Amino acid sequence: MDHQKSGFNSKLVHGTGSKDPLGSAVTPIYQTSTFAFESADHGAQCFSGKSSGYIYTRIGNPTIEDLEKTVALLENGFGGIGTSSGMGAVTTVYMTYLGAGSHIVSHEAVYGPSRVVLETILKRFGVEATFIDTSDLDLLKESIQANTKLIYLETPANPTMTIADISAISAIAHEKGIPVCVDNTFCSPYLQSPLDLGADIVLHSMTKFINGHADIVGGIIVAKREVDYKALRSTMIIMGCNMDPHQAYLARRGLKTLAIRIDRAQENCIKVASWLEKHPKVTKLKYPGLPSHPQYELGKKQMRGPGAMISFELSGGLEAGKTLMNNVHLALLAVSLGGIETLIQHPASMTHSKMSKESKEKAGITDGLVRLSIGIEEAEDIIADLDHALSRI
Ligand code: LCS
Repeated sequence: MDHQKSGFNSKLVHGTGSKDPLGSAVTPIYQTSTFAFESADHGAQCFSGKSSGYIYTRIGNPTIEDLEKTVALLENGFGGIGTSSGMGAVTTVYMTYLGAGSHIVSHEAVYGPSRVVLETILKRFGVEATFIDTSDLDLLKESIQANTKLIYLETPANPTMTIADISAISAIAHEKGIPVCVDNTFCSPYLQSPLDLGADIVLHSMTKFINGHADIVGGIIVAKREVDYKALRSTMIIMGCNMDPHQAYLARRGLKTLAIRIDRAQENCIKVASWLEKHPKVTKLKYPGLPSHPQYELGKKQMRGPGAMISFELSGGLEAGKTLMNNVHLALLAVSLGGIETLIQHPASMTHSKMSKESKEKAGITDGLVRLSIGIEEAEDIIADLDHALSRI
């Protein structure tokens, strides 16, 4: 059977269809740091690339490879590169395409550390970054410089839920020969296919929807072309951002139920967002599944569903937000997202706290903004929990 052609859920369950030599139904955990060669010549051939044998787990490992190949299949890419965390994936991409004297254009509201690493560590190494509202395509064109080496998008963006037009931006970037990377964490491969829309590289924090069970931290990069795949893998290996086999095993297990988890969480999210939007204490709710989202039509065009993340503001600002967060009982007051449990958090003081006050203001990460990651519990229970907590304001 050609697994390239099977449906999404079949790909989730069976991956590339590779069989374990001992018949194990799941890919076992090869918990080993190193692999013995058959001979000195075989070892040399593995290093020179003439033989495809495993060498050392930082370089490659069968458990990690099964996950990498499956996610690459789901993203329609050439190959996947597992990383220690989502930030391991982000920094591997930056370190591959950027260097002293180069420039990156990024969205102004991306996951806090994805921005802060450019403004601090990479700045020290001579990398220049421009953060813009990527929904303004004229501004994007104006922001591209002769030394721009990468356009970095996160869509929908964390936490503002702003949507970037992947096809339009890729077309602009490619006219200038600039690669485009999309952080697809909020959608997962189930809801959005950035490589099919024109991007060159896609990455995920697998800590979120791909694993889905709040029990590992991990990341992955998928490149559309072999040349990018090889460059990215080489950076990951040298920088040591590799996954651990046990972490890869759990991510592969979580991935099997990605579609049924997201279907369920999204169904809940539509109910919660519709209810919240009508609540008298809620202002400025942003959810791609509701026509009130400023880029509702774009979302419908490039995403196969609106997902399970909501951001909103309360009329009472920060104090009201704190009261809400301190009074939920079902939802966990915790960062992270994309798991089976509903989570609530405050981006300005938590996930995006390292961003400067000015950057946060410009990006729309106000003190009153609250972010919800909707889980797979009963929608009625999530609503009742929020209703009770909102009544305390
Ligand atoms: N990209 C996005 C869009 C993210 O939301 C995160 C983490 C990362 C990359 C980094 O992934 P990690 O290294 O944590 O696996 N986002 C988090 C959040 O919103 N709350 O806690 C972590």
